[in-house]
Amino acid sequence: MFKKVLIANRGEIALRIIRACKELGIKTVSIHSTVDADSLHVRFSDESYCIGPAESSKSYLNIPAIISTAEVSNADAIHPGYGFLAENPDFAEICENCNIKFIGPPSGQVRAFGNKAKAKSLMEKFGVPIIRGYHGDGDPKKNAQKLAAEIGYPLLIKAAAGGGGRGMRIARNQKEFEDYLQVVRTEAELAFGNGEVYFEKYLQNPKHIEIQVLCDEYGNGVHLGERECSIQRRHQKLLEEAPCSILNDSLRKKMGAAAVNALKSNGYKNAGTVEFLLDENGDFFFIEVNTRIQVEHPITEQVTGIDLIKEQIKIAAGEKLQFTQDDIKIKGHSIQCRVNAEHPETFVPSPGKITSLNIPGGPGVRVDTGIYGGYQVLPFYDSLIAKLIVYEKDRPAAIAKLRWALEEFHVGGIHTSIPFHLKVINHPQFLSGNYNTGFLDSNF
Ligand code: MV4
Repeated sequence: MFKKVLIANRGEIALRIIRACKELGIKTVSIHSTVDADSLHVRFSDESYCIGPAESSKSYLNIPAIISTAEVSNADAIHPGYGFLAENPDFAEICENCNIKFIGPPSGQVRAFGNKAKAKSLMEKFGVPIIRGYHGDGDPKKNAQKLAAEIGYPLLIKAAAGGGGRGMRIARNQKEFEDYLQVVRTEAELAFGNGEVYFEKYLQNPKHIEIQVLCDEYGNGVHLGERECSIQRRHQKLLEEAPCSILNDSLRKKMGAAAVNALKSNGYKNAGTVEFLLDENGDFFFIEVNTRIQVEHPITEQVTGIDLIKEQIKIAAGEKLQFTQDDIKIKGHSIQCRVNAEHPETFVPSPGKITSLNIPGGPGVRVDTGIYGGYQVLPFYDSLIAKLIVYEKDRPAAIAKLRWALEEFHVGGIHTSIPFHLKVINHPQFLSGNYNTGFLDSNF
């Protein structure tokens, strides 16, 4: 087992990883920017190093500074968390070359699944259902007319180096298709330095379902059920739940098996999430693989009783999975609300000093956060300040608990997304469980 782990992140996920390390008897090294000196992840780590100014590019994305800190502090491994460098294949490769264990998949896997078009080809090879379209490495334009006629509009044009909704355009006819193909290519070249694009049939208002997978370094792999993440605004997930209330056991098994087999067959290691879209006919289609721990991992922890961060660290340290697929039981229902420092109607960021704070608690209430009374929410980073996770025996009870927990959750001095979440969970369509990715656009 590692003696010391460097956490290359900040906020709630940095604290989450520090806690997991403590329970595994591992010393922790944190990094922080000048403006994060008073953060909880600094306070609760065993050592902390200031690695640069507020701008992420000069601090949390500063690879030389992070690697130097790992060397100076004698860290055996680095946990990247999510965001920042978590899915940067060059960072993972540099860790490997510096003999610092990257707590995540091998850099080759990060690179392979980072290209969303190649990821589709890989999944197709492993028999995972994919959405019809063109994802070769030739010029989509040449193949478009024939394919578009067969598939039919609307088509969705995506950037291969994008993901998470970045660099996408819907084409509703041939003229739009030809124009947008160039637009997406140009935007992708500017945004990602890679103008490769692919396209596929646009599924109208599907459910967004993702499967959590864990693979150890000996070829064993399991899935830990699904998470529904359809409540999104501009591809920013806001509320997630596990399990998905309309998924039956046979569909769960099929999606889970497809996800595990594909990642295992590709030599994947550590935690990974396979994202699918589920249409009204109950057909599911692969979208992308996320090669990191996700913001919404706690709801899977609640319904399986498995600590995913500890599993990541144990796998990276060379331990075998201690459970088989048959040991994994999904019990109860869990919902997570992302508490963002933003206006609940306009979603405009609302940084500032937290003048008062009341955090809910009690049975089945978990709050993962890095804030405290008097904490200064900064404008330099993501607006996520806390995750409220509830767990109950079934969905109605989980919603009831979530309602009073949200009502108790008070953050004075800034606006938050709490009032927005109360509106969502009181909406009949949400309460029915029969909602999809179009829910926000058609109701708020
Ligand atoms: C799609 C889609 C419909 N049809 N692909 C984009 C980012 C990734 N995380 C999921 N994404 C989607 N890909 C096809 N062929 C719908 C989504 C999607 C979505 C799209 C627009 C607005 C919100 C969305 C939320 C989840 C998924």
